[in-house]
Amino acid sequence: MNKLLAEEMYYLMVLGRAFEYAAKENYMKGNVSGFLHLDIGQEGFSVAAIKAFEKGDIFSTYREHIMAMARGIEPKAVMAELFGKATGVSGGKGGSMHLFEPSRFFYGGDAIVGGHIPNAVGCAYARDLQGSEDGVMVIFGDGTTNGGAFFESLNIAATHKLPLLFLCENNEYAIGTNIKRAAPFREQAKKAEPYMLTYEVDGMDAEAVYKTVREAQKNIQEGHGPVFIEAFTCRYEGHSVSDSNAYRSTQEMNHCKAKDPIKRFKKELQEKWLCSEDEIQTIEQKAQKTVEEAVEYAQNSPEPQPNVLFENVFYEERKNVVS
Ligand SMILES: Cc1ncc(C[n+]2csc(CCOP(=O)(O)OP(=O)(O)O)c2C)c(N)n1
Ligand SMILES: [Mg+2]
Repeated sequence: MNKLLAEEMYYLMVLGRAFEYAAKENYMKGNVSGFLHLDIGQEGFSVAAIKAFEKGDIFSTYREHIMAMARGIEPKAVMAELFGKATGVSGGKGGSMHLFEPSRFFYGGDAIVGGHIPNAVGCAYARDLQGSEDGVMVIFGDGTTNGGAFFESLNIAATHKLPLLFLCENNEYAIGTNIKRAAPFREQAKKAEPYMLTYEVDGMDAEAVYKTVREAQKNIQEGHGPVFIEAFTCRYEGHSVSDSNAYRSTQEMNHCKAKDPIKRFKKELQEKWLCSEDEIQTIEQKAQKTVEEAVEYAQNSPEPQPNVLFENVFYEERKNVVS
């Protein structure tokens, strides 16, 4: 990491948080509909993971607004997608959970918990056959590791030594269910240990996440097969904006917020990279302005035209069907 990258990461984290609050506000106003899963509290993890995985394909969960922006997708195209507008990154047809941009090698967002993991396995298999060295990264939550698709994917990836990084964001909750009620242990990396090299990292420490993902990608690029990283994080909001978060005590939330990734990284900027208060303020103001412009852009963008309804969907036209 260098000062320039550290500043960029701080910008993306601050941008991410402001973006998420703006998305929530616009959800409440009725400008955004459908599901909306916020990543507040996990910005350090999301930004660091994406920036560290420099090249290669990325498949992520539905909590992916910040990841998409860290991959270089314009904030206004992400906000317009949330608003369901034609100028959105998925043409307004994907919404919050399906931010898809092949030119950035970023394939969602997936509403099906664990549904994207086999897709990432397939992509890693294809990349391996093509002789590509960049690797594939798939990001998912702790709850996702209780599903069958996850275990099958570990097995295939390890058997074929695929260039695949499994990145688990463990916030200890699957909607309102605490991990203690859904898994026999807190560390989900234990599930991957028999298959591949595993790491555990503090997901509230962006620099640590960055270093771990870089090291893992290097390992993959050297042809050693898949790697599993588990990052322990805290989400501050409910599972989605329709979840009041009532199942978590004030004490638990305070404990969570004491580890705030943005405050922590800001301190690093000041102490390690010697950024001045002025430099930091400029970054923060730029992020705020970008979010305001993104909302304005989304608001003023047109709705998708009805004729795009059957574009980008799989369907087969059946003729002469007797029913
Ligand atoms: C196959 C499937 N089962 C159930 C759901 C409902 N569901 C949506 S999110 C979620 C919890 C996932 O938790 P986790 O993997 O820990 O991710 P987090 O939201 O904490 O980031 C569930 C069960 C779904 N979308 N898809
Ligand atoms: Mg979770």
